[in-house]
Amino acid sequence: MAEPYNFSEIEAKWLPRWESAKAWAAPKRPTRDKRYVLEMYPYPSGDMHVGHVENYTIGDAIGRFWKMRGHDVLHPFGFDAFGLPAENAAITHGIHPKEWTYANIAKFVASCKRLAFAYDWDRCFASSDPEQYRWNQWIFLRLFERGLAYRGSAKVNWCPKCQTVLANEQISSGFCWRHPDTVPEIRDLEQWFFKITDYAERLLNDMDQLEWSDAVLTQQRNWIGRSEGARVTFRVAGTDDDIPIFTTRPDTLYGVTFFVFAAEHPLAHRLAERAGKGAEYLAFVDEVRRSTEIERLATQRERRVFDLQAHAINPLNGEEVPVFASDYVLMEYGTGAIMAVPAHDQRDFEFAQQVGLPIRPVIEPPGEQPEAASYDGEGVMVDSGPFTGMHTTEGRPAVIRHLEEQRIGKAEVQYRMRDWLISRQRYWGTPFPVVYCDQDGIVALSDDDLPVELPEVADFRPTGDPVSPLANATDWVRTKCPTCGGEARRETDTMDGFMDSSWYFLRFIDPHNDVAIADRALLDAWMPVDQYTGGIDHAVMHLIYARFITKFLYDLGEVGVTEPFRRLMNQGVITLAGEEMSKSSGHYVEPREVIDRYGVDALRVFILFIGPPTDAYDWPAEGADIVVGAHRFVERVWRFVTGNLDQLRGAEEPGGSSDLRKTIHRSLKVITERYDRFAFNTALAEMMTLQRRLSSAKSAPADELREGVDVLLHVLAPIAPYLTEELWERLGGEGSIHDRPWPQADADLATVERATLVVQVDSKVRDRIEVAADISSDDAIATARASEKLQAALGNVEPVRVIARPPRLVNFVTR
Ligand code: ANZ
Ligand code: ZN
Repeated sequence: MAEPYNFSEIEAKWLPRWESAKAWAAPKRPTRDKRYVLEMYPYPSGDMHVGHVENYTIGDAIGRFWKMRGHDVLHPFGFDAFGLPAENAAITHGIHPKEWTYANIAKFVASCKRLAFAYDWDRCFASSDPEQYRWNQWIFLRLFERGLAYRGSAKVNWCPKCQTVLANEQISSGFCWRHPDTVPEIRDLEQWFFKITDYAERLLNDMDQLEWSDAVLTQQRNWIGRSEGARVTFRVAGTDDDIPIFTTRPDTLYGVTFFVFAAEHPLAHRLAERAGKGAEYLAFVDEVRRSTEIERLATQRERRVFDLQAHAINPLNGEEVPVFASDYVLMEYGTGAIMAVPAHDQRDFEFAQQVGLPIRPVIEPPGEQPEAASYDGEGVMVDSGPFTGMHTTEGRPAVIRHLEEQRIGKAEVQYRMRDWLISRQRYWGTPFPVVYCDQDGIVALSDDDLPVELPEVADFRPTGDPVSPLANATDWVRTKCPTCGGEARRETDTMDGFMDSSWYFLRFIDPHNDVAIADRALLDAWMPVDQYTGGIDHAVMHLIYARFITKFLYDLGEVGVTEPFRRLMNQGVITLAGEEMSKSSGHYVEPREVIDRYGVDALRVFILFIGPPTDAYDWPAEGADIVVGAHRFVERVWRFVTGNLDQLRGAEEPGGSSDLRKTIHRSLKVITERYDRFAFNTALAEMMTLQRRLSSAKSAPADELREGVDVLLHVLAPIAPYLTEELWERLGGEGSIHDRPWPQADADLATVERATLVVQVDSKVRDRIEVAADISSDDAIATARASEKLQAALGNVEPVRVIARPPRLVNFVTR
């Protein structure tokens, strides 16, 4: 008699056993072929929603599968506990960020455990633990010693709602990433930067080692934004002022008809003053500064123009062209000034039309050219002095050689990427290990002073000024200068939370080490991360910073790899009734709701069954009930095993090559291949087929049924850990099923015999298709329907009847 499936009892039984056995602990050092599996660690800004469950279930199934496949698996978990989201939420809820954060972490851990995520809990940490953020400070000191951490004045983006400076990456389409209705203000501030631009070339070149999606690699490439071209020096007529420009098209130098400065360029201001228009100019700059970078670079809009009443001399032909300032030239890119070639650059073209300036083509396009546009492709150079008649692809290097010979320019590579702005005017972050001394200026603390602990302050809310709330902790701020022993002040800004996530994956390897981020030998044994899973929204910020810090630590000799994440998977986003799930708006499905009703295993099966892990999924409005189908599958497995328990327990190793055994081994082979590709949805579909076959083969010998059940339980174990563990125990299996090796398909049994399927319409043969000899009726019909010859024969006629005799015949009857 099958027993009722009481999943809550089973969960309550195994959870504490696994916990006390530390069932998921990784060895300190791998002895077998290692696999490091990691999901991007979460902000503990509330309890888990099903989006998290998806991310972690994918990683969990991968880790468990690899373990059964004979690998030593490291699968750790932790919390990205510092940073804006946690602090903003804490402020809304009126409790201290620390209290709030750690309470959430406790809830989150409990949920993970209940969901049976096989993490090595001894390695769990939060980035806000002083023994963790100490290593942020340590890395900072190393960067500082090498001139790679520096203080610079910068125009920064200040979000009045976050009340802090944002990194360029934290602005999306001109708005704050956390406040999509707020345009950040531009302020001039002294800030800490990391010189990530020094690593631009390596960040670009090493991308060919990565098995990442093209979408992410393209975003990274665009973010780094490498451009090859030349630096060319123009002179302002009648002055000694030499102004370099950066151009990607030195082959268009003969087509320059005007010259444009970024509004903020200091020389532009001087020229305006020279023309007696200094005050007017300042008003112009003010107006420009209020627009965003996106607006400034857009085509098809009116540009703000200021005529500087000066001329610039083209060094190649000595021609004088008028000089303007405009908003479409950015101060932060290139040199903040451009030579304008309206015939071959669309923004210059629109500017020339707006202001009424000449347009002089110097490249002949190979085909017809539309009237109202510039031509920015390659072609034959015309009206270009000695370069006339050359193709641009050879003309470009020829012009550069000439510029270099004449010492009026040189080849140059520009990057769009800027240095990483690391300071934040917030409380809940890592303090900087530096002090300011009137005598000695910026003084770095020594490694012995670490960690510089975040002081407890009563009022941690932002001050509204670009000053961190840490400034209120006056006793903490006042300190001694390590150099002269005199009075000094601590830095009151804290570090960007992206610092924490740029090396945390190293720390999991040796999380309690107090002399290094991690022991070098252990790092060598476990790195790189073999499979990293997380949202596509981290395509640039986190993934660029982590690559940068890894390279820096490699240069220090701290790690032996230059790239941290070998393979990356971006899981699909789960929405709810068409909208993004969000905890703050209450629009989300809580896993607890689902698992209380249907059990953990049903939820895990469901999550992996809905589609390939990289596909988006819209959770329907009916909420938890959608899981009922997955629940039924799990329950059928339960009933089949408990209902035939006596028979199955007494079974022995089967022999022979019955149809059932062939089916079992073929299924196993197919399922294994699908697991290898992380195609959990189709692997599950095959498991469902196997389950049905077993259920309908009741009269088969017990030995064969037992073989099928064993296969089914093993391949289902990474996805439904409670069910399989309980049934394995009831079957009298040895030890935990999760410690067992993955079953091996018998090669002979798994070979699929082939047959020729004849496809007919009204008994006339239309096609012949090779199929598996054991093809099902449904599959045979589906295969036949996919035949182009059949479709041509059928036309628009719908058959009235289909006769299937798999594997030999499918006949579509139309009359
Ligand atoms: C003349 C020219 C002629 C250009 C032509 C292009 C086509 P990427 O590819 O993104 O690196 N540029 C340079 N500095 C700029 C700045 N600070 N603000 C706005 N635009 C700037 O772009 C390089 C090109 O963008 C440069 O090459 C320059 O225009 C413009 F037929 O110079 B070009
Ligand atoms: Zn001093």
